[in-house]
Amino acid sequence: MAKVKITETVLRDAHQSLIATRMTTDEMLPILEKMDAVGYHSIEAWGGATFDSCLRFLNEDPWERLRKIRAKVKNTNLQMLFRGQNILGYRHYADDVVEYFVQKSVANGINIIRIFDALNDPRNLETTIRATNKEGGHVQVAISYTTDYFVDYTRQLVNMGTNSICIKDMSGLLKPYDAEVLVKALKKEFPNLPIELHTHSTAGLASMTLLKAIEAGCDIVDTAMSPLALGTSQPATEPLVAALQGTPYDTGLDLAQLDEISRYFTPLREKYLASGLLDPKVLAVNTNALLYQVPGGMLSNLISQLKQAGKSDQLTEVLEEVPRVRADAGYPPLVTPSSQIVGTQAVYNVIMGERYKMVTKEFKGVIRGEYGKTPMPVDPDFQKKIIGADEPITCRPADLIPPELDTIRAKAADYIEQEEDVLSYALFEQVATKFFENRRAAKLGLDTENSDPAKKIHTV
Ligand SMILES: [Mn+2]
Repeated sequence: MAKVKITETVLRDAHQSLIATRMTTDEMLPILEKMDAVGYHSIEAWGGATFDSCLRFLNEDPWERLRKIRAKVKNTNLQMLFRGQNILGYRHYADDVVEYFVQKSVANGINIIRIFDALNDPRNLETTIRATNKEGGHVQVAISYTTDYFVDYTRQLVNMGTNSICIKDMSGLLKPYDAEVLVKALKKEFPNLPIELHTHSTAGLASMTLLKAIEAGCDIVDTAMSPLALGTSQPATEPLVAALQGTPYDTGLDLAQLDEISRYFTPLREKYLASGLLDPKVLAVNTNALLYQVPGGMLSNLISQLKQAGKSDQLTEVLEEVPRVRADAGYPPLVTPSSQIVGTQAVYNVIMGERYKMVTKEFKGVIRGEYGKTPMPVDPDFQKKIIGADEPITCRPADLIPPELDTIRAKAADYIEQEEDVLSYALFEQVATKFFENRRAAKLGLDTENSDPAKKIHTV
């Protein structure tokens, strides 16, 4: 039997989930050569929130981070997380921006692009899949976990050119025996398609879930080095490697080598704890998530919205309303942003005493098709009731966006020092502008805090 492969997440999801994506490039670099020697299937190191965080909080160029990592990780696959047509941002971008982003990601060192869409609308993945194949990258589509339609959706993705599938359980709600059923069903239908499982330890289930998935034939699992594992992060790498040693699932990874890496990250963990960046609360098991089967972030939003409305006693009604609203909306997975949209609508339905008496703009947007196609069709009468005279959108949302790369390039012209700057600007215009200004000021030895660019005044 083939060995189980490991994707190491310590450089991306682990710190995104525990310390708001604040690990710096300098904190990563000293250990990369040792990580490269371990024999991981891949190291997830880029994408997700890292791009935004580099520019916004760390005053770092995310492209330079990728190049520096690639320079030291010479053999292991580097992996990134990519939000389909949203790239790494928060809106739909034109196809030319998506294509160029993929091209530059691969050119700067990415091997595997894990692509997902919050609504699981395959049309929102089309351009990224095509571009990744064109650039010679490995396409992995991640399916936002829901039990409803996994096998059918996977079949569509295989036809679209995916090289592997990731079951993406971003809230850690996937239970061990459910994972077993799911992986077995996928393996039966698609015996040659590699299956990867990505989950979080939030609800305390994840290590058990990985084990049952592995026994069911899961090929690759995501884990994080122990100093930045567990809680809202992934299960720890070392105990899983130990658990599988000498079994048909042996990862082949060496615990002594992993220990050296672990010893590098331990003082960083202590530093994050001491500064308050790592809050011990996120390391605890969240039993609410088990009880209510809604993502932790969604539950805390529901509780705070009810509290603000002075209706805290109606939490049970709201939690019962959530699956009904989700069904009305065409069964979107409960991930950002649909989790917030469905949750808020459920709160209104309960506290107003009448369902859909008050409808949020975002809920209307989902029902109108602004985010894409929902996994199941929305009932036409219900749609009419919610959007009224507005025209439903049935095409791929990005078809309504004309090419925008040239306009963006012209707008950013003043700041461009490398081609990739166009893409940073395309994704986060304001944040990137501020970063570019700081970068320029640093080169000239200027103090941006005491300058007035409009008047071209700089104190030195
Ligand atoms: Mn995750």
